[in-house]
Amino acid sequence: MNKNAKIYVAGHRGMVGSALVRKLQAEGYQRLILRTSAELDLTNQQAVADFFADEQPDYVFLAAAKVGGIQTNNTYRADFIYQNLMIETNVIHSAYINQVTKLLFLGSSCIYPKLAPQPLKEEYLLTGLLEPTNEPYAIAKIAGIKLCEAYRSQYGCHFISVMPTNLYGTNDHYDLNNSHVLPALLRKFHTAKIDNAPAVEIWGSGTPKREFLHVDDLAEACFYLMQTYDEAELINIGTGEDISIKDLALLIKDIVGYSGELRFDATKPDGTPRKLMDVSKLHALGWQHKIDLAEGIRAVYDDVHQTSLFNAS
Ligand code: GFB
Repeated sequence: MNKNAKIYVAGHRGMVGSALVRKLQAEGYQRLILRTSAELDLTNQQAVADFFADEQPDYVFLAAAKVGGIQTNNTYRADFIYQNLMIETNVIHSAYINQVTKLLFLGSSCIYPKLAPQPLKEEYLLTGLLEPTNEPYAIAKIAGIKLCEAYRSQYGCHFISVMPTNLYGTNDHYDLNNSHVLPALLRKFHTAKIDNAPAVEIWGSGTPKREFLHVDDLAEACFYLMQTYDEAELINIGTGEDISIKDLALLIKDIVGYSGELRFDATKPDGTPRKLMDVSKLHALGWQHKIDLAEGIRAVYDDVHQTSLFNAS
């Protein structure tokens, strides 16, 4: 990517988009095109078409999406499938019409079958049934992968798809109903410590395993792949290591310095038992993550625990 390239980061206020902007700015890119959702509604086909026609970006990072944790995915099922399909279709089609040099689409590890063999290889896509709690979101993300593949196959577009594992880091969401497990537990343990509460509630059984990647590592990987990878097949981005929810809770408990108990709430869903990425393809391409999980969580906790994020309802 030439330093003068015009780069559109869709979703620049989100956790992933903002990490991409920090990375691109640190690398010296100054012609970033950024729009808030109030300025550009990506679900509006005409608005997106007009925006691309006016701006003519050279590169697109498609990080705009409706996202959230297990409960919000399961509750707002229509919003998750509708908004994500609309955003992907509008942006990818406009990127084709306006001859964007290259587009990188961000998916999710939940596109793989619920009971696929572990670790998850890229070729396991569409080989089995999906996890029901996030099926609408996963279907939309699979459609995004297939859009990139189809525009590459029919029109020769250089559109690539990357599948990040569960992410955490700067600009995460801490709303307890809608957030992912890692930020939710940071907030719950911190609040329990301040309130001297006897126990912290952990959703589900604690046995599911998840893999966590710091969003700054993800931004590094996306930047690397935008310049080095140009194939139809999706590519996993993760650490290749996972941890049970119970062990994650114990790690966060230790980092926060809370001394009470863990209480598991079996009325809440577990979701997929395990979704560990096979990252051998990414490693073979020459990229590995750098931020260790405990170190990453400590940095996030230091950044946020005295901010209003932990007071938001
Ligand atoms: O992070 P999380 O919401 O997403 O939940 P998923 C991971 C696991 O942590 C589940 C448990 O087994 C939860 O039951 N958990 C324990 C908690 N305590 C909590 C808590 O306080 N809050 C939350 N949120 N979970 C989402 C998908 O799945 O992950 C999306 O729904 C997307 O589609 C995203 O792929 C990365 O990993 O289960």
